Formats: sequence, C-alpha cells, structure tokens
Amino acid sequence: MKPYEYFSIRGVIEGFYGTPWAHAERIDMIAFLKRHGFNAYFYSPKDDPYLRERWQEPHPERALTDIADLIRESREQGVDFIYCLSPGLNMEYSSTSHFDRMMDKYRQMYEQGVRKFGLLFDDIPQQLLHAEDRVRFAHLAEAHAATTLKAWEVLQGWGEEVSLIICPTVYNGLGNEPYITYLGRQLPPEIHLFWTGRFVCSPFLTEGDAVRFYEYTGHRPLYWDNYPVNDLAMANELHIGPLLHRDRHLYQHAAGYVANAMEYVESSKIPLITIADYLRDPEGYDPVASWQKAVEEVAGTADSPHFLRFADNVQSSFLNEQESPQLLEAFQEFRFHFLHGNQRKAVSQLKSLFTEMEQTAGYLMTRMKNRKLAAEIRGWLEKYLLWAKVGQSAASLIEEGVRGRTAQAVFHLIRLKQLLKRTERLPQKVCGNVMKLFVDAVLQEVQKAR
Ligand code: LOG
Repeated sequence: MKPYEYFSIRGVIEGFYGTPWAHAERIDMIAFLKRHGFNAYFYSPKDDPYLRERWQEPHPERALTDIADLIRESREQGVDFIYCLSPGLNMEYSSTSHFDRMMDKYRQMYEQGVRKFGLLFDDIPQQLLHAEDRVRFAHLAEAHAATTLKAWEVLQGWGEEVSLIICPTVYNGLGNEPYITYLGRQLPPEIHLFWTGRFVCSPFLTEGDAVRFYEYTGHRPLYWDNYPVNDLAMANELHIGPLLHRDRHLYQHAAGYVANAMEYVESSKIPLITIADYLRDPEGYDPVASWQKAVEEVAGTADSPHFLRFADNVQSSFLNEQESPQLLEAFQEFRFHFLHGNQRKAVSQLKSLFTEMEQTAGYLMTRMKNRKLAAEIRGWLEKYLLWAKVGQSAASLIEEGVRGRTAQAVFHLIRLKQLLKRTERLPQKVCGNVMKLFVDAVLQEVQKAR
C-alpha cells in the first residue's frame, strides 16, 4: 500500500475537557495536520458551551466568524472540517423543536461549506432524562438511533454528499454491550461509530477487538484514541511520548483513526507526529525513531538533545508505565560502583548527573527557542528542576557521609528533606517513582548509619 492509504480517515479531534484552543492555534493546527498527512480536524472542544451545554443556542457572532475562517483554511489545506454537536446532556429526543434547533445549527455550517458532521453522545447519562422520551423510546439506544436516522435523512436531503459520524454513549468495551449492538444494527454502515477501544484510554488497540466490534455492531470502528489527551484525572501527566501498542494491522478493520489531543497545542504536536508516522505506515512504524524526529521538529534540532533528556522523565501515561529509564539505569550503575568499585568516582558521577539535570531544566525554561512549548511545560520543568536539586543534596549527603564529615552531612540531610517536601507538593508527574525510590534508599542508609 502507498503511504496514507492505510486509514481513510486520519484525524485529530479537539475533544478534550479544558480551555479550548485559541483561534490562531486552530489555524496553525490545520496547517500542521496537512503537513503531516492527516485529513480531518474534528471541532469539538468539550468546554465550548455552544457545542454542548448550550447546544441549542446559536454561536455568538465572533465565534461564527472564526469558524468560517477555520472552514476556509481547512478547505484550502485539503483537510476536512468536521463540525460536531453534543446535545445529549439535555436534549429531548422526542421533541421536534429540539431536533429542528439541532438541524439549524448543522444547516448554518452546511451553508458555510461543511459537509461532514459529528453527533456526539459521549459523557452523558445512560438513562433517558425526559418523561416524554421514556414514553416514546424503550431505551437510550433507541432514542439515539431514531435521532441519528432522522438527522441523516435531513442531511442527505440538502443536496450534496454529506457524512455523519456518531459518538455512542457506550464508546468503549467489547462492542457486545446492548446499547452499542442495538445502535450499530440500526444505523447503516456509512454512518461511522467512534470507538475508544476496550477502555476510555486503551493501553492496546488490537486487531481482534476491531474484528469483534464489527461482528457485534456491523460497523468498522472509527477509532477515537484518547492519546495524547491529558484532561481530568490525567491532568498531571504530560503526554509527550510516542504512540505505542496500536496493532500494525488495525487499518484492515478500522473505518479510520482519530487522535484526541491535549489542550497544550504545541506539546500535542510531538505525539501527533508519531501518530502521523503510524498512520502513514502502520506496519513499519518505529516509535523510538519517530519520537526523536518529532522532538527535533517541534523543539528544533539544536534544542532537541536537551528536550529529549527532560522528556525521558515525562513519559508516563496509560500507554507506558516505565518512567525515567535512563535515570533508573544511572542509579543502578551508581549503586553497583558505590558498593563494589570506586566510591569517590561513583559519587562524583552522580553529582554531575544531577548538575546536568539542573542545567537541562534551566536551559529549557529560559533558552529553548520554542517559547510556546516552554510555557506549556513550565510546571513539569519546575518539578524536574526541583528533583535535580533533591538529587544534588542527596549526592552531597552521600559524599560527606563517606568522608565522615558529620556536621556537613547533617546540613545536607536537612536540606534534602526540605527539598523533597517542596518537590512532592508539586502535582506534575515527573520521574515517576524513580527519584523518590532513590532518595528513600539514601535516607534508609542514613538511618542505618546513625
Ligand atoms: C471523553 C473525552 C475526554 C476523554 C479523556 C470520549 C469519547 N469522550 O471519558 O472528551 O477527553 O474521555 O478524558 C472522555 O473519550 N470520556
């Protein structure tokens, strides 16, 4: 297959909770998508009230102008702009006026040239909320099927070829849950269904699950991959690592693949470039090589060695539990040499490790060229810097301890404990457990030596 022929829909969804991207960021993102072989941008920030809570109200004038601009830019770039509405928090499915208001909003976009639409029912109550609906429909899936089919009929009557994508309320699992099998069976296969895999954030997306989803629902899943998004419970993780564990043959069974991005638009580009590489050539995708290239592109070639040193400690996500692999290796080496080799040399190497860590943090905070990236990751850099200082105190403590200089050792011990408290107060996930375990081991040795 030629590049880009594997997945026919290769998209990014602005589908996170949190501050929606600014207009200029979206324009920039659409050009970025084009450059990297994506072909769809899904407009669906959870916290734009006019798409969700207040879906019935028209967008304010200013927003309409911006949306028109996005539509124009997407057209010029050859990227599909998919306008998504999420009315499910309060929609009365049996109400004609609710339905008409929904269609009015789609129509307004149709007139601006939009031909692809999303109707998203994620993150809403699983029960029918309105008495009328409970009379009319046996369950939520029936209401969703009826609303979708009616919307589909209206959209198709508008003249030009249109498409409609649904996010079901049950959007993860096995595909054999009653809601999704019912909905899938009611809807024609050309209406795609979003699917996040077994879980909301799925550590693996497998061919077998995709095949079963098709068997149960009659639809090839349109993957909504919740990576790199880092909202809600994941807000302290910075998802800048590469895409991992997506089956190399997923494309044979998928309607497409859409990545949900982070509210940090610049940081998102790093994993998105690796996702673009996966989508271009899923069978040959090499996450490590792709990631290094992605960092070079976003941070710049000159800054990428610094950035990579830092990023090695900011990897943890549902895709990857192994944090700070290089630091961990350095600690293991230190331990070995300290116990069985030249102690002084081991301690001095440890000290330079933490000095370099401090320099890297300082460099990225103040001198990295991509200032937007630096601003987005500031909190994680601050924590990284504090860990460097913790490490320096620990190394000095060991050094003085070995020399038998008790007063100096006590000084570093006190400082170490203060710094550790300050560091642990910062919520950002940096270095996982690796620094903490190292410091705990040092403190334990101090206890024994007393
Ligand atoms: C939301 C999504 C959110 C994500 C990660 C879907 C289909 N919907 O649990 O907007 O960004 O999880 O928190 C979601 O995934 N629901």
